[in-house]
Amino acid sequence: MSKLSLAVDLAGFRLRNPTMNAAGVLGMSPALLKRVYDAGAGAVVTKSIGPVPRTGHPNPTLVQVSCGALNAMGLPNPGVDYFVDKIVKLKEMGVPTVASFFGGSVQEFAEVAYKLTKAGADALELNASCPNVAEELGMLAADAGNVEKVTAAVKAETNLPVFVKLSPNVTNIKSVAKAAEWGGADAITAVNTLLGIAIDVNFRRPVLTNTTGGLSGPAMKPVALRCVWEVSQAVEIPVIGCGGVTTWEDAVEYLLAGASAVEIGTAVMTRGVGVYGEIVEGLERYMAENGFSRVEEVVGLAHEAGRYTESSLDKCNIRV
Ligand code: RRO
Repeated sequence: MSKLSLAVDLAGFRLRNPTMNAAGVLGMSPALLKRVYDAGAGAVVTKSIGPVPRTGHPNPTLVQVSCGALNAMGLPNPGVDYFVDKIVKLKEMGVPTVASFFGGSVQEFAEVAYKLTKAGADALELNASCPNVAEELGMLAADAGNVEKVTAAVKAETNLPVFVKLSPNVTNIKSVAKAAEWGGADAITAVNTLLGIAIDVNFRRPVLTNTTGGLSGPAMKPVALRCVWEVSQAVEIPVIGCGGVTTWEDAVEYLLAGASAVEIGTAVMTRGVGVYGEIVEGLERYMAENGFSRVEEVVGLAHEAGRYTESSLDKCNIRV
């Protein structure tokens, strides 16, 4: 058997293993993102960067809920011109860097992508799915036509791999994923956060100033996993799974559902940056114990399992 390797190739972007942080977690400080890489992640993803500085929503912007967190940061970021230096810094430190970004129009998306490419990012993650902004910025999420248009405009400005991050808050994620692929996306990140609300019983009002927020963490994992399952059936390009990955078993579930890599976010809040190394180690052990030598061999395997038959139910000791 050939030597076990965790390396994956996402449209030409080669990672030493299939883990990254989810955009937004730990923000955009090069020092913090370097810690994620040093802790074992295959690459890092920045907080979404826009064309101009934005302060985001006033506090409270984050609340812990059962098995997860609800955030409505509102796209706070210092603007792409300020951020160029941070990308340079990350690259000087030898950190493979995916720059997450957004715009308020097709033109703005394209301009930001151009600047991030010039700055030296290794790949781009086009955020087509922020749940916490008004119409003009949130317009993309559900509209397949817009996703295709903006992806094509971005691809015209960059030679980097472009991952398009989709929203779970749609009725048909497959059609939005297909649209991104038609627009030239090199991979799909599935998915951003799930829209929700938390209410304070004493103040009798929503906890977040924005009222609604994006749910992340284990609470949303089954939904995100279903999205990965559906998207991987709909497109030919790689899928990056994102949503509630906390343990190595979660990461393996995502691979089996069709993801070629996973992003880990909220787990950092509960388990610290050590979570990256723990997940990578667990994944390596799983592969060794099950005779896999490459991550690709695991990707999508659950689709091939077929439905339960009476004899497979017997083997699993399941009674119906
Ligand atoms: O900043 C945010 O409020 C935010 C973003 Br850009 C995003 O993509 N997803 C999310 O849950 N929050």
